[in-house]
Amino acid sequence: MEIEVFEQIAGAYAFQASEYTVEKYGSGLIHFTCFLKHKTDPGKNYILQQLNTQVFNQPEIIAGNYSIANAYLKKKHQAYNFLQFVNTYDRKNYYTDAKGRVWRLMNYINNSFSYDTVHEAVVAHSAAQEFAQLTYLLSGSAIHQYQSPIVDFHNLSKRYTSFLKACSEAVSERKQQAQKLIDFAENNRAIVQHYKTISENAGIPLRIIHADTKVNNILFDKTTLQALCVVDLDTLMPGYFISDLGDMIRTMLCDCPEDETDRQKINIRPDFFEAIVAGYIKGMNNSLTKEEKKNIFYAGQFMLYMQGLRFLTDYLQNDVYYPIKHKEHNLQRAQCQFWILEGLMEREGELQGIIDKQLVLLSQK
Ligand code: GN1
Ligand code: MG
Repeated sequence: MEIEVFEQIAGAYAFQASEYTVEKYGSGLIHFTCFLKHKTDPGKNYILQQLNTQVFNQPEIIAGNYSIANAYLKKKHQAYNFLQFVNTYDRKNYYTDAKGRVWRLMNYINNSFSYDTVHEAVVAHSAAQEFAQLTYLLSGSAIHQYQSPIVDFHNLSKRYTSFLKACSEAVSERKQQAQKLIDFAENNRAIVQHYKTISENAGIPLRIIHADTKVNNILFDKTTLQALCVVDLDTLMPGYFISDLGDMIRTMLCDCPEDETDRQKINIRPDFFEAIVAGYIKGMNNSLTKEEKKNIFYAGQFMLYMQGLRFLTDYLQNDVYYPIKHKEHNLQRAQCQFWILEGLMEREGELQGIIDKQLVLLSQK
C-alpha cells in the first residue's frame, strides 16, 4: 500500500502511521486485507481492510446491517463476542479515501488464528456451532430491516441463468475446455429445481445468515483452541439456513484446498460431516423447523453446486470476478467443487443416516 494512502487512513482513525508495519493478511478472495503491527504495543495491533467496491457497491448497506445486528446483540445478548469495527475520528464505521476507496479498521484479536483447512473433527464442530449461534441469537432481530448487500447472492435459480448466458457467450476455446463441467452442471440441474421448492416453502424461513461460512471466517484462540468469534460479516443478510450449513460442508467435508487438482486427494470424511451437522444443530438450539431438518443433506449439495457453478461461470466469462493465479484456475476450482459434490452424493445413504442419528439424539434432549 502506498505510504500516502496509509497516512490518510491513519489520519482518519487518529493513529500514527509511523508506529506501524503493514503486512498482507489472510486468504480472502474478494477484499484486500492487511495486518497493522504496532512496533511496541501488541494491544494496538489492527486489521485494516479495503472493501472490494466492485462486488459491494453499497458499503452503507453493510454498515447498516452491521449496526442493526450490533444494537440487537448489545441489548439482548451482552456476552456475545460480536466483532467491533473501530470508528473513524468523525465516528463513521468506514473511511472513504480521496480516490473513493473504502477502508475498515478492526482491533486485532491477539493470540487468535484461523484455519484454511480443518484436520480435527472437534474444530469443525466448534466452527459450525459458532456460525449457527450467530443466526440463532439474531433470530429475534427485525429481519425486514436488513438489506442484501449483494442482490441475489445465493439465489441459485439466478446463478443458473447467468451460467447459461455465460455458456452461450463464451469464447469457443474456453467453452471447449469447460465442456465436461458444463455437462456436469446441466446433468445435475435437479439441484437448481430443488432450490426453487425451498424458496417457495413456507416451512423454510428466511433467517439472518452469515453467507460466507468458510472455516477461515472464524477466529480461534491459539492457547485454548476454542472458537472466539465470527469475522467477515459483510454478507450478513436474510437468507436460508442451507447457505451457511452448506458452505461449512463445502469447506470442511474434505481436507483439500478449494482448488485441489488431484482427484485422489478428495476424501469425504463422514466423521467431519457428523461434527458439522451436530455443531450446527447445537448452535441453532433446537430451532430448526421440520422442513429445514429434511434439507440438511441438500445444504451441502446446494453450496457445492452453486460454488462450482460460480467458478465455472467466471471461467466462461474470462475471469472477471475471482482473482486467479493462472489461466485455468477458475476451471480447477470448479472441478474441485464438483468432485466433492460427486463424492457427497455417492455417499448420500450413509450421510443421511448420520443426519437421522443426530436428529434422534436431538429429539431425546
Ligand atoms: C469469496 O472473499 P472471500 O474469500 O471471503 C466469495 C464467497 C465464496 C468464496 C469462495 C462476496 O469469499 O461467496 O464462497 O470467495 N465472496 C463473495 O472461496 O463473492
Ligand atoms: Mg468473505
